[in-house]
Formats: sequence, C-alpha cells, structure tokens
Amino acid sequence: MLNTSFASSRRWFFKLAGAAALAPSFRQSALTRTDAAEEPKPRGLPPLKITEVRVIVTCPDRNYVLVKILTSEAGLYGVGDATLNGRELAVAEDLEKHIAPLLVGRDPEEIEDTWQYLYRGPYWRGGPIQMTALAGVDQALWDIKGKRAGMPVYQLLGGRTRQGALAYTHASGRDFAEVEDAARRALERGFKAVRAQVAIPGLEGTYGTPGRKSSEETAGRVAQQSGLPSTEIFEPAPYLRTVPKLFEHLRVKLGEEVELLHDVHERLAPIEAARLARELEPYHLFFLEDPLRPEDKQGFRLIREHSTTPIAMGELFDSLWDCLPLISQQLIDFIRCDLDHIGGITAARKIAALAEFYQVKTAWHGPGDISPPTHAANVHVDISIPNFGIQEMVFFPDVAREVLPGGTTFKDGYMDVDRTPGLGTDLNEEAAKKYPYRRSYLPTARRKDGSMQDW
Ligand code: KDG
Ligand code: MG
Repeated sequence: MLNTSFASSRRWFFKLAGAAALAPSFRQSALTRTDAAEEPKPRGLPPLKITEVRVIVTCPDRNYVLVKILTSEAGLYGVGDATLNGRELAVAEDLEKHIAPLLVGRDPEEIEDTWQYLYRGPYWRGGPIQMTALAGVDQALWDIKGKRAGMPVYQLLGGRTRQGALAYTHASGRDFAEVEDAARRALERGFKAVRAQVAIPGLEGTYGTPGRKSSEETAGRVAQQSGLPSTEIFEPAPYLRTVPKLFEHLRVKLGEEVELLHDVHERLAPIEAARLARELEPYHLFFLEDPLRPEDKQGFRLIREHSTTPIAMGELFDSLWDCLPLISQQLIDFIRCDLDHIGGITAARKIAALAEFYQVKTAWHGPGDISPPTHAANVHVDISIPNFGIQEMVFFPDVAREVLPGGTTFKDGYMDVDRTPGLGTDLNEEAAKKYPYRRSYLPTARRKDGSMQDW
C-alpha cells in the first residue's frame, strides 16, 4: 500500500535523479525552479481511515445483520447487509470478533485490496458465513466511496446502461386459480414478469407457496419461521406432474405477453430437471430457476441436452468459482448469485463481466430475507452492466423501511435507484433497537418415507 509519506519521498527521488542528469551549471537553477514551480499542492481528497465497525442485528419483520463502517471524516460512514437466513448470529460474530479488528485503521477506499485481504488473508477461504460477512463489508465500502465522490454507486461502476431494471415478483397459491389471481394483481401493479409457484396436491407445504395465507407479498416471507424449523414434504412425481399444468393454465388465462418464471429451488435430480425443462418448453418461460443442487455443476449438461427452456442458477453459490464452469460452458442462461452471499459488488461485477463473454445474463437473487442495502446493490449493478437480465424484487414492510430507509424504487415493472450518493440506503440505529433478533430458521424438507430432501 502506498502511504502519503512514501509517495512524496518517491516524487522527490525522481525530481533529484532527473536534475542530476543535467549539466552542473544548470543543475542548481533547475532544482530551484522545480522546487518553486512544481511542489505539488495537496490534490484530491485527504487520506481516510476506518475508525469503527458496528454490527447491528435487528428483526424488523425478519432478522437482518447490518454492518456500519465509520470513518475518520466526520459524518462519513457506509452501511452494508450481511444477513444469512438462519445463521445470522454466526455472521455477526465473525464480523465482530474476527473482521472488525482487521478493518479499523485501514483505508476504506481500497475496496479491492480489502476484499482480497478478507478473502485470501485468513487462509481459510469462502463458505457462506465468511462470504456474507465479506459482502456486508464490501457493500459498506462502496457506500462510503460513493458518498465521498458525491455519486451513486452505479456511476462508479461505469454509469447507466439502461433506464431501469426489469423486475419480477412472486405469485403463489394453493391452486391454479389462486396463482392466476396473484399474477393478475402483480400485472395490475405494473409487473411484466411473474414467478409462479403452486402448492402440490397431497404434499404438506411446498416451497414458495403461502400455506394458509394467500398473497404475492407474503410469499417472499413464507420462509421465516419462529422457533425451530418446520418440515415440508416433497415428492418429485406429483411435483413434476403439476408444474407443467400450472403453466399451461397461466398461458391460457394470461396470454403470451407476460414473462413467467418458476423456481425449482434445487429440489430435482438432473434427469427430473431435464424432463421438467422439456415439458415446460411450450409455455416459454423466461427462465427455470435453480433446478439442481449447487454442488452438481455437471448435471446441468443433461438439462441442456434435452431442452431449450432457459436455465438460471446461483442463489446458493458462495464462491465466484462456482459460477465459472456453468458460465464458461454455457450451461446456464442467467447467473443469479446473491450479492449478499457471494462477496458483494466487487464479486458481482467480476461475475457479470465473465458472463458477458458467454452471452449469459444476470438475475441477482432479491428475496425478502436479504435487506435493502443488498437490493440497492443489485440495482446499482443491474443498471450499469451491459448483460443485465432481470431482477427479483419484494416490497419491504414499513417496519423494515423504518430501520433501513431509502434504497430502490419500483415503477411500471422496473426497479431503479435515484442519484443519492453511495448505495442510497441508510440505517436508523435507534429504530433497529426496537426490533431485537428472534431466532428463526428456514423450513426443512423430507420425502414421504422420512428421508432428508433438499428444501
Ligand atoms: O433464504 C432462502 C430464500 O432466500 C430463498 O428460499 C428464496 O429461492 C428464493 C428466491 O428465489 O427468492
Ligand atoms: Mg430461488
């Protein structure tokens, strides 16, 4: 790292070395003139240091872990999201006990170097807890850089490439008619793209469906369970029979224009996913999301060999290297990492750049269990890259907005951010105190015979 005293002594060295090459009679006056005319006035912004790292765990409807990084410039701080659903306290502890001491005293402007330091420095690299903690720090540092520059983060990333980010919301129901109603409500609200999930007859609880409640807005939050994890039952056979019929129903009732999406949520085996993708072809999905477990990169080839349904993958990835084979072998069409679990904006812009070479588009994860700074980070990247695809979004309840004001906007089916410097979100620490952490877990899933199933 280049500190200012080293930088200025280096400038002196070059000046003196240059002068020494000149004739002796000239040397003295050259030196004098250089001193008088070229002694640099301080340029740019003064040096900056991280003075404090605060970790705030709060539950304004859902548990969120926030990182607030304060700096040596009065009033200049950044806020990032480091929420990992069901393991919130592990990330908070990592941040507080292991990461904060490494950050205090560092230059917050050196985002890439800090990323490398936190990723490679501990020797033990990666994993969802470390990568979520790193994402929180990364987002806060981009927030600081933007505020300091007086620019929204998308400007620092190269400026706008589009007027807004096409968004999709969730429509779910206990039967096809309920899903259709939810989708119609979404369309009335301006959405052009809708993710559809339906309860599977005969199975207890289905991912992404409302249970007793029925609304596209609660669907994003259905995973939030208090106490111990609930158990859902999954069987591939009825699921595979039901889903194509749901999309047949939706196409007949809603027409061709609306973009339809579906989330498999990593629950199928490769041959099952290949069958589903093929049987969905007539309904022209925008994409079929997360068909396979994150470990099974090879399985995507089987899906590809059998279907032209576009495939999206990535919300469970916590390493840039997870994305590499799927993108470079063109086994997917959309990469949908979570900017809160993959290492923040610094990671996302590299993934997006890699994807650009292979005609893969982005579709960053945007559920209700990650907080507004991540949603804002999503959109700053979305509107500044050439290969944006679509953006998942939820509407946050008022309590969450009270704790984390600002952030993204939604109009006529598109998300956006305004010109507020930084990420454009803030943290109300006093409000956060009113909503203490509540232990909660995601549901788990089992097969009918009692064996474990991916949820
Ligand atoms: O915490 C898990 C949720 O974020 C996940 O279940 C949501 O799959 C999801 C999605 O696509 O939004
Ligand atoms: Mg998903």
